[in-house]
Amino acid sequence: MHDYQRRFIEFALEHEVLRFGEFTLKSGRTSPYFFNAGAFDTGARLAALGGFYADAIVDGGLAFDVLLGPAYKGIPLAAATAVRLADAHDRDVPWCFNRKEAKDHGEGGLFVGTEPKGRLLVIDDVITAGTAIREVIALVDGLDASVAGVVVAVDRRERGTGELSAIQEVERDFGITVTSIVSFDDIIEYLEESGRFAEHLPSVRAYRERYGVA
Ligand code: OMP
Repeated sequence: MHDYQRRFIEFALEHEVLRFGEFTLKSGRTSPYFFNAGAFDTGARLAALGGFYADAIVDGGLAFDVLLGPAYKGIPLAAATAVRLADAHDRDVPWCFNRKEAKDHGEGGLFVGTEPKGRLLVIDDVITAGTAIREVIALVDGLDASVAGVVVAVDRRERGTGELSAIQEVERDFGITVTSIVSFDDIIEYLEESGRFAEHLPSVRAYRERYGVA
């Protein structure tokens, strides 16, 4: 685990963005933890979050032309990431986001910001079963653009329809790279090495056993 990944987990725990307990997921699974990116709910927290995405992009050496934040949750994430890439890494990259419903007046259209062209890097919160990310890939179908990669805060490393993780399936099906700031394995490693939230380790390990990829 990199230092920025450990700092990210501590930051998420500090602001209760990462919580342990019992949560029902979009997929219907009952999870012993939940990551709620919306709880980075002040300017300073959002700026810091954008900084972690920027670190993951730079660390991964990701090549792209435009950042895309899918509505709704991806919008502030992509905005904060673009700001931090400019501020902290001297990279002034174009960014855009989509509307949920196309606008038929004014400037019109489905996208706001720069025109989505070339290699798009999607900034999103979490991938569990991969439903949300498949919707984004369908969204750019027919444009002069393709999704080159995705960056998420947490890769939950859960099985999709088969033995691969949902992210591995997306990578296989669309030939794209998915990068995460941290994965479920990093979170477990953090719990093990820090001794924090030790009471949740058994349920967390059992969940990985049941739904995780090998
Ligand atoms: P999939 O579409 O199944 O990949 O689920 C991704 C979405 O689930 C995210 O965009 C979130 O809205 C939500 N989610 C979280 O935000 N945090 C979690 O820890 C787990 C989920 C989830 O429901 O799986």
